[in-house]
Amino acid sequence: MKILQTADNHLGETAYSRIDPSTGLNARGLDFLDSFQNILEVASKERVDVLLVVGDFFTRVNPHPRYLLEVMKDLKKLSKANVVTIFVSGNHETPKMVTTVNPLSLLGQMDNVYVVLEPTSIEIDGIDFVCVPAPPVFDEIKDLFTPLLQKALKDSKSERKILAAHLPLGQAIISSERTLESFIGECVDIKQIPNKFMYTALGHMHRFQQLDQEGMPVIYSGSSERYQWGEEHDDKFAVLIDIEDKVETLNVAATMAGEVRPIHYFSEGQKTRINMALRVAISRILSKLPQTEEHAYAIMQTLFIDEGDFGSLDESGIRDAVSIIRNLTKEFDRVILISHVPTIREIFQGYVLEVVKTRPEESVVKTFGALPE
Ligand SMILES: [Mn+2]
Repeated sequence: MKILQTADNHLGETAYSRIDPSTGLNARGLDFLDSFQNILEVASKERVDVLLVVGDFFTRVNPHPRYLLEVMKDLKKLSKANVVTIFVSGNHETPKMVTTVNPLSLLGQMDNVYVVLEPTSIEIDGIDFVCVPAPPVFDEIKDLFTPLLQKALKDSKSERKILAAHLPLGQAIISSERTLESFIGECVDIKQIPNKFMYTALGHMHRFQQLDQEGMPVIYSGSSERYQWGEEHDDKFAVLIDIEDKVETLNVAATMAGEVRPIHYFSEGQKTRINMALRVAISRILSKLPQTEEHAYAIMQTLFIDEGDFGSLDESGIRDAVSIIRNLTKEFDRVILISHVPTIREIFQGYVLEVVKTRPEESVVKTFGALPE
């Protein structure tokens, strides 16, 4: 999964009263829009799966509708290209009063766009995005962060998690938001973030920086446009993250009459069936691996099954196994079963090859009956 992380885009920000003659909008306001649109270009060029916006996308609760309109047009294109966009609310767009509408909620009406105004987790392709937006009382973030994170984690079931939060970290390099704005509270300590996430995406600090929390990367993308004079010499970035889609562990539970039981409670014949179920499941997963430009997994046309222990099955067990194998021919062009059991040979009459060892390191293949067309 490819993720493009950005934050603090501050759309709707205006300064210096210079008007762009063609649009009638504030010239600096258009700079902020341009910077965000540059990031969208990167998103489509890099074919990202998720655009993650970690707060202060809008600079105020009531941005000029022109910016909303432009952004909605852009997001529609992304949505059609199946890119998921996640907006986590920052302190600038989070209203202080319940009657005020967060401008992000308008964007949340679109397909493939998730807007997070309250702590929650969003699952995208098996990865949980655990999101902690800025609370209305942002100055108390140090004390509020841990309970808000707990709340967001309640909705998370996957082992694979990414944290996305809008907050000032005490360990971060000072940026304009901390020095020039009136953030009078205490900063969150990096130790308040557990290192159980694949990585942590943060917003609020305007300077790009990567910190380390017990081996877990903690990254501020920084703002997309220079927001105040303090950022005059800062370069601006968006962060491209590539998460490998490998599954590291596979938990398998064997059940009988709906109850999970330890494997040694099962008889030999039952173990054979469990074994078979596992092998069929794994072969199905392998045959369905995606073909991408970077990963050219072989197209699997032939499946070999070495039955190994079909001898412990009774005749009805063998017939069940055979019908499963026959079903696999829907997914594979050829299924070759290696067996020592005479019943199997009878069932597959006309489709049997016999391998006879003639000399050391030499065998001869004999066919019985007609081979399949
Ligand atoms: Mn902020």
